[in-house]
Amino acid sequence: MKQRGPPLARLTPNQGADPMTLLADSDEWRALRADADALANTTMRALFAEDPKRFARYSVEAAGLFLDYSKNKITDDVLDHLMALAGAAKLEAARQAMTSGQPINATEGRAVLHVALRDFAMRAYHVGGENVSPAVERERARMKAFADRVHAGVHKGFTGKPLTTVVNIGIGGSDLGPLMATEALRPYWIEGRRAHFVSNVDGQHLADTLSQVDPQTTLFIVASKTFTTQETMTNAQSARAWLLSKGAAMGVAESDVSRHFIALSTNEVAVTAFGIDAENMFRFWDWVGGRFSLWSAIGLSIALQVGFSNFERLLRGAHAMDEHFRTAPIRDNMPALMALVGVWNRNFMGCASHAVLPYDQHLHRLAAYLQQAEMESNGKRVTADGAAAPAATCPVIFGEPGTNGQHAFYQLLHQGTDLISADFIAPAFSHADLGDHHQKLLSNFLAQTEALMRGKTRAEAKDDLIAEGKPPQDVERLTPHKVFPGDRPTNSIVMERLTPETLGALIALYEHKIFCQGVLWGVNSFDQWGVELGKVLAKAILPELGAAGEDMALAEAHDASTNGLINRLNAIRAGNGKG
Ligand code: G6Q
Repeated sequence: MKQRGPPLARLTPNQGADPMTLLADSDEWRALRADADALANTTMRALFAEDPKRFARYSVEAAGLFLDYSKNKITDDVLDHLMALAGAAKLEAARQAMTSGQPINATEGRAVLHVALRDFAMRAYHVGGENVSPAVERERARMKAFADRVHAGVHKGFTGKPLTTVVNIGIGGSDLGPLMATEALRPYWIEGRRAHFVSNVDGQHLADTLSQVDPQTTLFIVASKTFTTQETMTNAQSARAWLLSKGAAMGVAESDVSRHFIALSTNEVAVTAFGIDAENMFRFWDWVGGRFSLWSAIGLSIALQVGFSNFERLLRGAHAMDEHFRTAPIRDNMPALMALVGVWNRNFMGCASHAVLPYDQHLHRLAAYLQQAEMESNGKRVTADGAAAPAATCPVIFGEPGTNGQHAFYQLLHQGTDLISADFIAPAFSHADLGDHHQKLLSNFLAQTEALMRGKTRAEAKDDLIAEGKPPQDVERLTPHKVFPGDRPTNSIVMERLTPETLGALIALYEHKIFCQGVLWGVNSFDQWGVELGKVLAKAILPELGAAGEDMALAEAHDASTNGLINRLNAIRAGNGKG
């Protein structure tokens, strides 16, 4: 039952990479639309039944990861047409443009070179004619030297004790990556060390964290590319004040701040103005996007918690995926295939949401990390040249570790009215050697994608109810509730074990997938103008909010809802302490 879209021979290759034409009016796009129509009445079950080699044909291995994408509703024709789409979008040229340091982040005039941060081959990467690799290596060596001094207890706190605790203060890209990776590498934690991550400007986040740490042994890492971010600067100032007040009785001096505070930033002027010694500033560059920065100095909290050699293993794992991405033909290229299958699901199967479902507890922040990586990168409604995007772009990303998600939202994945695609991720071995936990975990991992693909027909549901001995009227009544439509598209990613290397490869896989999808959708994946408006309005509203107990003039400058809410909150806060 081979499904045929228009034969490729009839396709005229799209001359330019203009996404307007490519996505709306190209032969490649039309061919895929025809494929989707032709497959409308075919089930994945049938596709598996007719092709015993489907798994072997639709799977790929790279950098310690194995991707099975056979449980998507694809055929050879679909893949051929996706390859034609990649060709028309000039994906290979775009890949080359990124790694050659061209300013592909055009709205900010920046190169995008996170791959240079993990290239131990010391290949030259040029930005504005300058090879950045020596500076990358220099900064990495400084990070290593600092981590070694902290681990050896040479870099001490103000009472002479070693600094065994880290509080990373950062938000967005300066938080989510290091937090996710530190959690993922829990089996590699250095005994006796602890890392905390404070991001929210909600004072409860900092207060809750500070209540668990000792000023004598805590190193604060202020992680901010710009060193102007409101949340981070507010938290850093409050942490500094806490160190000085909490440490007062123990003899802390203003000059001790420099032992306890270091900065990860691109902004030396602001760092030194804060009172952090330039010696204790670890640099990165404007060609490292925030959400792609865990490989840079921003990863120092990871290195301090797992040791520099494990941090380096993380980078090497990512580099292995980079090499695969850079050199493998698109047809065998794991990130490109994931991107193309993702476009197929988003634009032709109608999946507006995509779930990330790791069957590994240590990956419990992966979905949060990818929410930013994917949605901030490709959640765009205009193409790179400013025209309205002619096709849907990034789906909503969400997820939780399996099996927890199974007992929560999987109901909707199986039987909801929306079709949702998903990535299932699992290591063959767990770091916890506990009875048969891991076989049980894996059996769930496997069963879910099987169930999502196969579903259960009306006849099967009915037979099951009859076999259970239900009376005929109950069989009729219950059957519709027991039907699973199936045909829910999933990828399965497996690896031997979650190690620094496989984690690095996994993150790089998603980074390159995101890049490819940006190229296919024609958006700039590397800016994030959508976060600006709210920031500006918050600045305007701040002076309109009173302190607790303060009476404020009525707000009038906004819409009725915003005015009303400001006034209501001010009224409640003014009543505070006044009974
Ligand atoms: C990431 C974004 C954003 C950024 C934060 C923190 O790609 O640009 O999440 O990382 O706003 O910015 P700073 O590191 O400058 O504080």
